This record gives sequence, structure tokens and C-alpha cells, in this order.
Amino acid sequence: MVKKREMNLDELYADDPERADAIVFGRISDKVTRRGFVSGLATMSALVGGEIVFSKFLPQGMMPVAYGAKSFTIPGKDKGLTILNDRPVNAEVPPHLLNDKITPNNRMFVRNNGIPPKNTSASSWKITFAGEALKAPVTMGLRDIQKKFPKVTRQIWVECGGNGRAFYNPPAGGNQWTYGAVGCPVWTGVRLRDVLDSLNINYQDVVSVGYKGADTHISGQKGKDAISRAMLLEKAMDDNTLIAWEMNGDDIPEMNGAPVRLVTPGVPGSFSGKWLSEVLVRNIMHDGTKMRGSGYRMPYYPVAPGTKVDKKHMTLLQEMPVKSLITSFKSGDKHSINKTLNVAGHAWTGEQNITGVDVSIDFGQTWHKAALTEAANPFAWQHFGAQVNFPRRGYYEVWARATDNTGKMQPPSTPGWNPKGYANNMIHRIAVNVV
Ligand SMILES: Nc1nc2c(c(=O)[nH]1)N[C@H]1C(S)=C(S)[C@@H](COP(=O)(O)O)O[C@H]1N2
Ligand SMILES: [Mo]
Repeated sequence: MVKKREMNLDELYADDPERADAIVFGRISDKVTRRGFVSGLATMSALVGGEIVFSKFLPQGMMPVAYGAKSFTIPGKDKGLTILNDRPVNAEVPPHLLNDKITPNNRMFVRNNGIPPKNTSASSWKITFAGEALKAPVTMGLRDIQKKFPKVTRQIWVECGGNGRAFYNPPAGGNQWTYGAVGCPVWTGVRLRDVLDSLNINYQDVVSVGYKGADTHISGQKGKDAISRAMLLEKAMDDNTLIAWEMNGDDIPEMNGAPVRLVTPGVPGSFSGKWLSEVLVRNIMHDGTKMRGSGYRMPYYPVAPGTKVDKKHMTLLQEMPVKSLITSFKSGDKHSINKTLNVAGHAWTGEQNITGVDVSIDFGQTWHKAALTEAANPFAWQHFGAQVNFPRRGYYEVWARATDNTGKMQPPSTPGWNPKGYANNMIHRIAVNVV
């Protein structure tokens, strides 16, 4: 207990929000709410710099953002991450912190739908394979999976389907991701296909492969999943779809799904189930949490911004679009007129390969071909670089635009508006003051 009392408040909230509430606001038990605890409130008011007028409406376990913005950090993550939400934890990475060719563990974004499991011991971890396509469920220990199937290492990007949501107008609800809900680390694990092949599945009837994780619903309600999504069978059979337990040669960070997760390439990040506890081989489109509603769906025809779209006209987002980020400098950086600016970053696409990246400094009037590397393997992002000189001092925007092997390229502003704000692959624009 002494050790716990030494934690500062943000550590305490990260560790155990209910307990933090109890300490700050007094003992919260059964039907007693924060309302009655004047002494705790005084403590909190002192910390945020004033009376919390509507303190009785502050949800339990939620830290006041004023305090969080100053000092809330996620254990094991770079302090430069932008925290969008602390419960559940959602944090993105400013693009200039994504400059590494291989995203380091401390700069992999975090998108949690619920509360991560407390016990993530690899040695006792089990995964159950079930669903209509199996005669009976089969449970395997993570250690057995590691021994039994060929080990595969791949660099694969994971991007949240809602990355870029913040730029849609009218706005869509949900996390207001700007650019940084993406990362491309190196994953080690086994192919999902190899494990499924060992289970005598009659694939003929299989439609989708879903997952469950060991995280719990934000309400804490038993039996309610935080998220349980699925991929089509074809994606489950892809050579590059992994059951992974390592990120960049280390254990996967707790917040990114330790000790084991799915890594499903080319698709929205929500297909890559973290804290993997169940794999469901279904003869229907999986109907788990966040599969049935209008979430993760897009209208299958263009709609005017703000249109109310009937769910019948919405289809599940299955593939992420062509996209790039400039990571070698950031908006607002000053640049000397006498120097060449190195414009570098990454490009990726659900279609597997990028055929070109072009750079513009005149709002897209003219474009210059950037140098482009080959992908380390399918579904790894590629790196581009261009040397840019400016004609005279002043304000410029540097734009980068990727094109993929189907000829698709990024639009200069938000692509087709959709009610939930998915798949925004607009050109990344960076402001530069040339002095
Ligand atoms: N069990 C579980 N898996 C999950 C999630 C989750 O909340 N719980 N979030 C999903 C979503 S929406 C995304 S974008 C990715 C994010 O992976 P990361 O947090 O490792 O970056 O994990 C996916 N897998
Ligand atoms: Mo996501």
C-alpha cells in the first residue's frame, strides 16, 4: 500500500481509475457517489486550479482532462503521443515522431475500445478456436502455438479505420484521430492459416473469421465484449495474416495487445484483435460486437456531407486506401532559404504496393517525383524522399501524394464524406516558413 501512495495521480488513474477516484474523492462504495465528498473535491480542485463546478457529472474513473493534458502519459510510450481519451486509452502519434522506417514500440499508437486485461502472462495464455466450422472448440496454449508452427517475421502497417476522422465536416462522432493512428513495426508470430489448417476445417462453408480479446467492456459488465470483429476467409488465409507475439523483437507492449494478437494486413486496424483469446471460424458474417451496427461501415455510393444514410446502404469497410505521411519535419518548422529541404516519409496502401509518391510546394500545381524504396515485404510501408528548394522567402505548404498500382491516388481534401468518418486518405499538408 505504501508503494501505491507514492504514485502520483496520473499514475494512479492509469493503474486503477476506480481506486484513484476513491482516493481523490473519498471512498466510493455501493451507492455512494462522488457528490458527498467535499474533502476529495477540494484536493482535486486544487490540482486543476479551480472548483469543478459540475463534478457530480464527471463519470467515475475519468480523470479531468486539464490534469491529464499536463501530465498523463501511457507507461512505455513516448511522452509526445497525443492522448485523445484516457478511458479507454486512445493515443495517436504526431507524424514527425513516425519518422523511423520501422515504428518503435514506444511510438505505436493505441486504440482501445475497452479495458485491457490485467493478467497477460504468456506462459499461461490460451487461445480457443471455435465457430460453426469446427466440430468442437479446440484450445491451444500460446507456448504450444509457438512450438508447433513455422515462425514468420513481417513488417506490417496497422492503421485505424478512423484515422483522419477529425477532418470530416460535418464531424463524425468517435475519436478525433488526425494523422497518427498508424504504425508499421516488425511483427513475429505464426500464420493464422497454418493454425487453421491444423484444425480439419471444411473451408467450403466458411465466410468469416472473427476474434475475441481478453479486454473487458468499458462498463465492466460481464459477458459484454469491448469489440469482436472479423475478416473474410480470404484474408484469414493470406500468407501475411499473423498471430503475433513479438513487436520489433520484444514482447508486444501491454497496450498493443500483449501477449498475443492478430496482425491483419491491408484492412482497418480493428481486424487485428489484441489480447487474442478466441478465434471464431464462422459460416456467416461474424456478428460480434461492432460488426452489426453502423460502425465500421461506409455508404456504398457517394453521399452529400451530412446525409443520414440508411444502414441497408452501408457496407463493411474491408480495405484501407492509398495514403502517405510526411515525417521528416513538422508544420510550423522554420527553414532557411539557403538550404535544401529533405521531404521524407512513408506511403502505404491496402492494394499492396505504392508505385509513386509526388511532392508539391505550390498547392498541387506542379508535382515532383520523389525517390521511393521497395517494401520490405508485402504490406510494409514504403519510404519516399525528395529534395526541395524554395524560390524565395515566405509561407509554403509541402504536399505529398501517393499513387498505388491500381492508379488510385490521394485526394487534396477529404474523400467521400461518410457518417462515421472512415478512410480519410487526403494529402498530408505541412506548413513551412521559409526565412
Ligand atoms: N481486443 C481488442 N482488439 C483490438 C481493439 C480493442 O479495443 N480490443 N482495438 C482495435 C482497433 S479499432 C485498432 S485500430 C487496433 C489498434 O491497435 P493498437 O492499439 O495496437 O495500435 O486494434 C484493434 N484490436
Ligand atoms: Mo480502429
